[in-house]
Amino acid sequence: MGTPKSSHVRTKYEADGFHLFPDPVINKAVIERAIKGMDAVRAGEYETGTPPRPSAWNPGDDPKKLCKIEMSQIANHAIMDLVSQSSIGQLAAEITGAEMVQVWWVQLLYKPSVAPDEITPTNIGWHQDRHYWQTWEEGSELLTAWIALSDVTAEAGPMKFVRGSHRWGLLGHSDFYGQDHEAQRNEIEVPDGESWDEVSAILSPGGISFHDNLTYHGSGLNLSGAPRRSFAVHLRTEKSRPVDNLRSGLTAFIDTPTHCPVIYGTK
Ligand SMILES: O=C(O)CCC(=O)C(=O)O
Repeated sequence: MGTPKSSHVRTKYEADGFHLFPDPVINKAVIERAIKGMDAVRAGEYETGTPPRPSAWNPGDDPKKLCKIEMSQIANHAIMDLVSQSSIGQLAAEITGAEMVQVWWVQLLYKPSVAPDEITPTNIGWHQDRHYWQTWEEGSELLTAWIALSDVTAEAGPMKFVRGSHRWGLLGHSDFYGQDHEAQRNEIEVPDGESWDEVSAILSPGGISFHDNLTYHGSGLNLSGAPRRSFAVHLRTEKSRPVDNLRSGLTAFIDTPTHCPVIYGTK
C-alpha cells in the first residue's frame, strides 16, 4: 500500500468518521465459506464445540427478526478465518495509522428481507457504538470493520453514517433497537455549525466499511428480497485500554488469541 493512497484514505477517515471500500476486499471463497458458517451458527451448529456468547437472537427464534449473534467466530472456523483476514488489519492500519490492530468483539448480523407493508422491527436505530462500550477507557481508539457478505444495495437496508459526527463527542441518545429513526433524530442535538449529513454504505459482497466508535449510524428495512448478511468486526489499536485494565464484559477475551486475533502488527 503506497504512502500517497494511505495518507488520502486516512485524511478522509479522520474528516468523515468512516470510510467505504465498496469493491470486494475479501476473496469470494472466504465469503462463501463464511456464509455457510453463518447459516450453521444460525441453526445452532457449532463445529468447534464452543457456542457463541449470550445473544439477543438464538437458534429457533423468529427468522423474521433481526438476528444478532455475539462472537460467532468462536463457534465456527470459517467465520474465524473471515474475521482474521490480514487485509482487514492492513486497511484499518491504513486509515488510522495504527501499529497494531486486534479484533476484540464480533457480531453476526442477518437482516431478513421484509415486504414494505410488513411490520417487523428490523431497523437498527441511530447510535454511537461508544455508548455501549464503556468498558474501554475514554479516548481509546476503537473502530468497526463491517464486512458485507451479500450485495448491500440501497434497497437492502444499508448502514447510514452521519458524516463528521465522530467529532460531536458522546451525546446522550443512542438506541440500537430504536425503530423510529425520525423521532430519534429529533432528540439528537447537532452541535452548532455542524449538520446531519447521512451517507449510505453501499457495498458489494466482500466490501467493507470502517467507522469510528463515535460516528452516528443506523439502518432501515431490507426490502431487497434477499437477506442482508454481514459481520461487524470491532477493532482496537495500540491506543486503547480497558477501564482499570480489567478483562470483563466486552474486554473479557482480549488476551485469548483463539477469540480475539491480532490482525496487524504485534500486541
Ligand atoms: O448493521 C447495521 O445496520 C448496524 C451495525 C452496527 O451498528 C455496527 O456495526 O456498529
